[in-house]
Amino acid sequence: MSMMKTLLLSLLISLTLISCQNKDSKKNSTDQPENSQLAQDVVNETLRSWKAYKEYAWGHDALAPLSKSFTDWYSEPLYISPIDAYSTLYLMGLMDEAKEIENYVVDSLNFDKNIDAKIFEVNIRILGGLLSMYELSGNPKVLDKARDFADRMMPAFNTKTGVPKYWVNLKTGIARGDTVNVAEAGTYTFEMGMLSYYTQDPKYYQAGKKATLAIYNRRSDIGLIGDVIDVETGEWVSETSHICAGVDSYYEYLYKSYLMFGDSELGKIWDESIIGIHQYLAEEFEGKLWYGRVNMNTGERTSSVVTLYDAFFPAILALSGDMERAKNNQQTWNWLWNQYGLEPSGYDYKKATPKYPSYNLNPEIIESAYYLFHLTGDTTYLSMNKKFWADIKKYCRTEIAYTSVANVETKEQKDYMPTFFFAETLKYFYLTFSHHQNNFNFDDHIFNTEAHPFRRSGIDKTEAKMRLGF
Ligand code: DMJ
Repeated sequence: MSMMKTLLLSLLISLTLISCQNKDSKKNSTDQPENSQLAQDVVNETLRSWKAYKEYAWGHDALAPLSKSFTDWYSEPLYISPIDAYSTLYLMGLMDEAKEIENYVVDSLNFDKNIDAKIFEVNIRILGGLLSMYELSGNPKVLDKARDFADRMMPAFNTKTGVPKYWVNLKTGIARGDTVNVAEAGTYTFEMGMLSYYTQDPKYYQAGKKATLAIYNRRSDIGLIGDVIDVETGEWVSETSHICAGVDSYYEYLYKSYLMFGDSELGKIWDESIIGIHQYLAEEFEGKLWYGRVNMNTGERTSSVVTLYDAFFPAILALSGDMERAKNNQQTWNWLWNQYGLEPSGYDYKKATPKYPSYNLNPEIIESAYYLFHLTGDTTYLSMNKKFWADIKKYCRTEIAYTSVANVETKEQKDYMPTFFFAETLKYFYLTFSHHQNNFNFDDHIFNTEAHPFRRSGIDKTEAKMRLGF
């Protein structure tokens, strides 16, 4: 056979294999009726929780499900639950509920409020939620709201390093708070990039990227970063290096923004950073793969305390093609979950004891199981999410909705349903169980860190270069 024919034949075989694999990952479940039932169960429970929010907390930030009341983050509400809930309700086909939120946002929501908002949190939830609402609804008035909100955030970036301050006043633009962690410093390129793309104004992406580069440029000689920084002096306030809560989404956005917009500078930073993570942070302990804490300058281990937020890592590893580590690390989180039937917020893997015993309906382990189920087609990950859903129903379900748990050992409940339960946790469960039947194309989407979906095919990479200014 000629060289050309051999090449063509192997190409054909690879394409056939890839296409079979993709079909498999859509249809791979032998229990489709059971999965459809579970998907419907998630929809029903979402609707039940949403109705509870409407009845007891409408207009406010979050539902307090035990006292049947509400909680606001600040002295005035910012309507965070509905903005976070929109994309989940939309994907579930709950269009009347989604439309009601869209109408409220356009007709009644006003961000001219004299409150100091935490820039990191409102970026991923409010700006991310509004941008995704614009993408799904196509309503230009929603984009106006998103831009208005981002313009109110922008003064925070006006610092010596370009890393934003912790709070910004939405009315006056006065920003305060010089000490921020790395996630609060460098989780902006994705939302700001989307906004620059839609508005053709590069200033948003430029601000987000400058903050990210300010972190990267302060890496140590061994290529690690600390976890807390002074936004004016640029000095590290804490030199502990890790991927846990307080750092996590900095890494997530290096890779996701590179994938979405094609900014190769971010791609290179991800490639370089991941080497240091595997070299210094990864630790095999009693047959499990953990990512612990070290000193950024020496690489010496400082702690074996991890957080449940770190379970985002298998998802991003899998997305970047590192399946072996992704599967390995997900097994670790699955093991931890099954020690308690829920995950503790903080856990010391060498002392084998919870450091922070609460579980606040967080999504990360479910997100990673969903990614791995889609990307490998292996039903092990579907089974994981079935178990997580059963446990959450068992321990977190209340008369009207779902609530956080104060202690994973006693299962004592708290009176708070976080907004990301709507945005992320319920969405990842639904997408997993409806995988064989829904029209959602995972491969064409990237989720922001709050699980708001954005279409990859909506971005033209050449245009992105111009509109984002890289
Ligand atoms: C979410 O608000 C986001 O995913 C954030 O990046 C960190 N984790 C919380 C939920 O656990």
